[in-house]
Amino acid sequence: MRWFGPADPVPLAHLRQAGASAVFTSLHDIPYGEAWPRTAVRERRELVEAAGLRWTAVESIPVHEDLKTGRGDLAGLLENYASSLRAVAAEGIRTVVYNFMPVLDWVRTDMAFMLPDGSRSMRFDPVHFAAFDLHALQRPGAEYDHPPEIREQAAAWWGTLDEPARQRFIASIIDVFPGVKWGLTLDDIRTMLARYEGIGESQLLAHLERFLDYILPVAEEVGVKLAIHPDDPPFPVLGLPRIVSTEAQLASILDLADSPSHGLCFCTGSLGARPDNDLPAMVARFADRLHALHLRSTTLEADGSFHEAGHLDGTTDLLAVLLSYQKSRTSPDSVPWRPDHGLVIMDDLDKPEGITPGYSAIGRLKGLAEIRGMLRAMP
Ligand code: DNO
Repeated sequence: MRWFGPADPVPLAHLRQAGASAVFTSLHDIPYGEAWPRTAVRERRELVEAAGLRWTAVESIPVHEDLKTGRGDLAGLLENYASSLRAVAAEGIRTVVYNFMPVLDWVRTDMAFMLPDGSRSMRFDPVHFAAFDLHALQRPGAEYDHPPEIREQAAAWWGTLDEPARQRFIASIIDVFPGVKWGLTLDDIRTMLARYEGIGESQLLAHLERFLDYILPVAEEVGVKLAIHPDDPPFPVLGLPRIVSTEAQLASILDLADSPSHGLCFCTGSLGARPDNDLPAMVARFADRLHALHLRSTTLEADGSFHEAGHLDGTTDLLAVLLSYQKSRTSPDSVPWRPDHGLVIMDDLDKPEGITPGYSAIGRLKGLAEIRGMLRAMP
């Protein structure tokens, strides 16, 4: 299970009671780009172990924006990242998840989407996202990125929101970085977007390659496996380049380096939000290069919207993915996995402020139980 550290409203004891044996966690209090001191990693590891759990994967050591845009003190940032890898390896943690998504870590347009049974989920609606882009952010050139009928619906929907509703909507899009609240404003986002001026997909891929060229030898030396997380959602947003969304892109990324430390975090929820991603086929193709698994399902709707579904429901057939993975894998190494996200259900529905978006207690417990059941029953 993912754990956000001592400030997480779901304590380690509850994760253990839910059936977890290990956690994915990070030192969320350390600013992006700084080196992680080994003592801080050790203290966090001891906290996890004192609760009867293991810390098997770091999620994430975030990649500083300057490394993605290729501006600033790159040498210093690369050395800090390498030093963090050495610190986690010295404490026995062998898997590190990271992502290379420009500006935003993940995007939804509704954090409390009600399903027919009264559960709450998170949804992405292209009309609402266009309203954000065109009317809240007012990004120059945004009009070229949304078809006319979507622009029309976006304007109409934006007109129905009063000012407080607009502010709540904006905050839910721009301030959902894992484990931190930065209080970002639209102007901050505009500044961050401006840094990507002139950076297309090939440039971003070249920046990823530069990062890997420096980091992979260190990872190999200390025995850490890196796992790049896919884009969420897996298509371009806000005019930004996206390089980790499709099967072809995952293959190109793996082709950047032939290293045992270079692999993927196979997130079925993120990848599953694109109808042309055939997940059982992709998991088979990349089986031995998967260093971490995030397991969840998404329901795709006809108009391009999607929402997060129960782990056994939705458009993604998780059992088919797991069976295909099992059949295709040859590596004997164990791979850390976790149920990704969970719906808000039952008692959690009454604590709206106490839930980290996506990381409810009871909904994830249900997902974990379903996945453990599948694994136990698999041949
Ligand atoms: C969302 C998560 C992501 C993920 C990072 C990995 O719930 O899956 O925030 O942790 O993108 O770097």
